[in-house]
Amino acid sequence: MIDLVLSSEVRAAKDAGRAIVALESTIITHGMPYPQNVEVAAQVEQDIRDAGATPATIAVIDGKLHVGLEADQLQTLGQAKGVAKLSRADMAACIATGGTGATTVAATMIAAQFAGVEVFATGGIGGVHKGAESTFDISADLHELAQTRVTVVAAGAKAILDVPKTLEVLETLGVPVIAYGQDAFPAFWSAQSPLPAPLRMDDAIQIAQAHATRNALGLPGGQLVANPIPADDQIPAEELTPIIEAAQADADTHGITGKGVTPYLLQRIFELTEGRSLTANIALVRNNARLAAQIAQELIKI
Ligand code: PSU
Ligand code: MN
Repeated sequence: MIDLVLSSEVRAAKDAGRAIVALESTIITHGMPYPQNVEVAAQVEQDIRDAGATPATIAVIDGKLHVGLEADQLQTLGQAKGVAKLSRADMAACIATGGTGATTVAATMIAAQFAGVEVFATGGIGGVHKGAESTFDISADLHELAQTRVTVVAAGAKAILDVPKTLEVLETLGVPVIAYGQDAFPAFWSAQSPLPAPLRMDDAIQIAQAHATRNALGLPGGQLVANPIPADDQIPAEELTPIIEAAQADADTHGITGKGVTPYLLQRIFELTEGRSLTANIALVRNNARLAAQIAQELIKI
């Protein structure tokens, strides 16, 4: 009933029992402009190969669930206009109606678990938006982390979100939030933030063991690994704060709501930083891909 299509390299990795790392596609279609989106996606895949694992970029194309994209499919998706942004609520509908859509963190986790992939690398997760007390805008990514058994490596949560509230919701939902190699929860464009992370681990082995232990306990849900951006690639928080406020004000002025909010804010911040937000974004995604590849390989050994 579900047309699951594995790329040739994912198929080979599965057959050989090698480590696989899932990658999302919303970052390609809604998170970065063409042609950098395709270049970055290919680069991140290569980073995973160089680190000893196999990349599996996930998307729905013409009603088929793809786990791993061939190079030409990545090109087509990266240039396509009007691609749906799929989350838990609409991925099945897209598959059932033969549609095409890019997967968010939530939808990528669902697809990864379905295909037997346990580790996933991305840039930032969705979370609790500023003003959520009146808009109720809380990403489905948080609930997904509470119910789907995939370890997600991200660079923390963007300051477009209400980060303290995001951490509170993750705690309520019982999602382990693990800072990698430091005490503070990283703030996406900055390695440090004033907020302590609930958990800290200093190597991929511990993270893999914690993942396996949760499974052994029969706990549903995954883990959020918050991997700080490399120091050289940071953008100081004081520089970004006014830009984020301006982007948020523009979103409010234009009445942007629902699924449109995150892509709109990312695009505005890209424009207002004259592309610097993208440069940092690329560095941190690549850094997350390398850590995810290590975790996936440790998991295979367990
Ligand atoms: N945050 C980022 N970059 C992104 C996204 C979030 O820093 O590209 C994307 C991811 O695909 C994430 C989605 O799953 O946005 C969250 O969207 P929403 O807030 O509508 O749930
Ligand atoms: Mn939302």
